[in-house]
Amino acid sequence: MASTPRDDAQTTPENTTATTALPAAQPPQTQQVPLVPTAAQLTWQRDGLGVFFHVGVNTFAGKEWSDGTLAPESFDPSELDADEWVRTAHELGAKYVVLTAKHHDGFCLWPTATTDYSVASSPWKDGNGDVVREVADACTRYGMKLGLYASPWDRNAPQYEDAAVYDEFYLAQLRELCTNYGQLFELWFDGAGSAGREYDWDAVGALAAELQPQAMIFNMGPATIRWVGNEDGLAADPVEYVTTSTDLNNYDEDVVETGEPVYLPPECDVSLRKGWFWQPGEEPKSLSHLLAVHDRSIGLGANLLLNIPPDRRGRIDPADAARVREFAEALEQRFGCPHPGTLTADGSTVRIDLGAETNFDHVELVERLEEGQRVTGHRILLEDGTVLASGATIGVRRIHRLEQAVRASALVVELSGQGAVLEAASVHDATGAPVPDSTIAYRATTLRPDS
Ligand code: FUL
Repeated sequence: MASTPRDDAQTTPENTTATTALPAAQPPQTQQVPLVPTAAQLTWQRDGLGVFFHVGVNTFAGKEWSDGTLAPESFDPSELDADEWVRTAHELGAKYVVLTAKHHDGFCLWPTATTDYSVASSPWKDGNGDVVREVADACTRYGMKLGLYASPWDRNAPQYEDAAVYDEFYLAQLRELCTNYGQLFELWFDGAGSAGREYDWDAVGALAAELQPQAMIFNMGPATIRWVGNEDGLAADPVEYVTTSTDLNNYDEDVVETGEPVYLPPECDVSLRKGWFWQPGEEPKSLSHLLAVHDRSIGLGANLLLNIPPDRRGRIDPADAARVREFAEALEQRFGCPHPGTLTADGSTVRIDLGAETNFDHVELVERLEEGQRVTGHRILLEDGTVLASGATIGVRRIHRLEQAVRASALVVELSGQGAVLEAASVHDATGAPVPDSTIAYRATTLRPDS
């Protein structure tokens, strides 16, 4: 399944600077020169943490996927509180949320004009409710950015079998979502169920460019960000931002080929619980597991999108809320008091002056990305040459948890990679804080929920 990179991903003014500033005698930019991010991509990468909300008719049926035949009347949350959802994300330190406006079953959480299969046909608020509106309004209150998941695969729409007719229907849905809910930060296009299906991505890209030019496009069509390739929330070093292909979904081997190298930073999605939708009897993941996911996503320079699914009341399950609070507290204990260093570069070696003898057990590095991702390897040493940590990429942030705490007034970072520049470095003292589970045996299922 081919995908065309979004035109503005490589041609915005900040991108063209690198090419147009070159002397005329230089050959045109080739793929040897790292591709550079747009300002919007960099903002999204720096924001780092998002929260996913999966809610819909599945919530009330105990299903992960449904086939479009569940009655719209089954959507009946007794005390839906979008303010609580967004507040939970805010208290975790998330900068954006993504709501399943339409999952594969086709049920729309907003009163769309395109189909009756929506909240308008449900008893919730006598059919006068709009979940997307409530989440958007809560986002405004908390300064949270809003993303919307709109599944291309639609198991309710009768026109799905007729590609041209369905494309028009889907575009009309996207137009509603892109018009009526303010600025969107992310449009989430899930590849599940769509292997082998071609949608009119050119038209989707044109619509997004017209109505929501800042929004990141997840993984399909005119993508500007990509899926990390698993639903465990785990990236692996190296985390490369330039790629030529991305995995399409969790359930088969399909990939999206971009044709040319594209700057597509990854997002790691994972559910707090086993499933994406709230199911009775499921438990939130342990704190040590969540901390490990944090370190293997955010800590490796990827984004993390943590799913916190509202329950049948339309509230955050108390067990989930408690675990998220613990997670927030543990992150605060680990990273809440960063001690920044002053950087002096000598070629590819950077001295980090901490100003005074300092105890620390984590080192955080930030690479300069405006000219593209350049670091391919790095080592962190004490001034006596003792190696504290090493790795491949740094990217937007790289967090090393040291094997043991050290006390020092300076560090040295050695970089490899042509043109690599370290932009910032800090250390953290997490003494006494909960520790991540470095083993993480859990893996999300790759079996289709309807298999
Ligand atoms: C998958 C979907 O099939 C799941 O239901 C969920 O929405 C997850 C985020 O993406 O591909």
